[in-house]
Amino acid sequence: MFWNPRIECMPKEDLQQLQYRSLKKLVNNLYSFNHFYHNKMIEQKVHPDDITCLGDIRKLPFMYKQDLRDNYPTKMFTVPNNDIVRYHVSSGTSGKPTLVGYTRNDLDYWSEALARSLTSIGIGAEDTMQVSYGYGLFTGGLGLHYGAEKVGASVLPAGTGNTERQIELMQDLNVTAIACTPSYLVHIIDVAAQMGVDIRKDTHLRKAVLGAEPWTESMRKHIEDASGVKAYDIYGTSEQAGPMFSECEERDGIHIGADIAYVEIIDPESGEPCNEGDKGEMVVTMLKKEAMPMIRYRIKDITSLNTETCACGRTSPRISRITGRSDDMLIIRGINVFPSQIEYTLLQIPQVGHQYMIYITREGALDNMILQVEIKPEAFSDKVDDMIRLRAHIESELKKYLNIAVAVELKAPGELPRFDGKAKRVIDKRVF
Ligand code: DLL
Repeated sequence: MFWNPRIECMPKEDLQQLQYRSLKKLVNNLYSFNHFYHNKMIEQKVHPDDITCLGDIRKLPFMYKQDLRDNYPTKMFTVPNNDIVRYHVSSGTSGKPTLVGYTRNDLDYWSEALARSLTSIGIGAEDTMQVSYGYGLFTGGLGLHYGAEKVGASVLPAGTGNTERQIELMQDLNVTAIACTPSYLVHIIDVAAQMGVDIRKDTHLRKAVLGAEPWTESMRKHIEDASGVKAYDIYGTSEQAGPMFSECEERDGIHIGADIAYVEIIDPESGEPCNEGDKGEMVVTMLKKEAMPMIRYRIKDITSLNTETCACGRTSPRISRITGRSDDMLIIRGINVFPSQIEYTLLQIPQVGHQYMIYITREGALDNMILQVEIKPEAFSDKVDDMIRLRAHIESELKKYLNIAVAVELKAPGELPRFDGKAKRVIDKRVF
């Protein structure tokens, strides 16, 4: 099923023409009317006339999150205040938050992107969708809300928290689809089990639209095995608008609407383009945005690009699951570690639950990594010897896959903190 078949299945050459025309218009406007971009292009010694084909985008300068912080709150906006109809603010990890403004057209494109995504997942007018992303400054709740309304679904704006009530409403309203973070869905499944509710048998929930944080194929399998719900990956960042692009029914990569965004994958060190299929840092140019355009924005997410036409018939390029960020990589005793690798390793161990916390400390010059791991109820035992053996097994698996020594602490089921929104699983206490 397609929401906008003309665009979604447009021949690739035509799509590239469309992208080129949008880019040219964008660059001309920004050079003429925006101080920030004008100065950046002058610094880079590039003029709009130098952009004569899509590949010339590489002549343009990169943009960084720091540019948004330096121009906080509204200096990056390219329209008068009267044209701004919405703001969202992203939870910056340090420094100033990132403020994003939207014109009416920006909001329309955002819901159009989501309508395409939801339709490609098979969610439509016959569905009742529970939106359990945070509403408010975060883009997840309102973004999915308007996208789901656009396809005609009945929307339950549940937000986060009050999980028992969410489960009751899910049953009362015959909810068929949910949008939330993968970690929150795992929590919902746990709480439902405690309430004696089997999601598979006692609800109509069939599809989940999960994103906003890194997750793995093992997590997908865990969710699907535990609940019978089919889980789809959805991606976006507040700088782009919010959640926008998702997998289709094929689940073979996240479709990026080519009329909306132009994606490059680069080597984060050299800034040079990667070969198709190779992992690198994603750089995005938003081709339609009005209030706060983004040219060659370094998102820092690590992924790869596939420009083959998908089995679903869509011609849009696809990115692979985000495996980490070029800036959240942990370096422990000189070894690069991605939290997603740790999660992947843990989920291979049958006795381990899906809740964990990573603590990094420094003693003298040495980094220490402590991993608190919740054990599944059926594997938890008060026989100390069994638990010592299990702990040693987990430590040796981590050593095998990550090549670092990790001190594991076993936790009883339910002991570690749960998260309504984005899980914060890494606490880095080192002073650099
Ligand atoms: O997280 C927007 C969103 C809301 C996406 C709901 C999907 C669903 P930010 O708060 O700006 O926006 O955070 C963006 O979150 O750069 C990634 O590092 C991470 N992220 C988002 N979606 C995924 C995903 C929203 N599907 C940052 N897989 C991004 C992995 C994701 N990481």
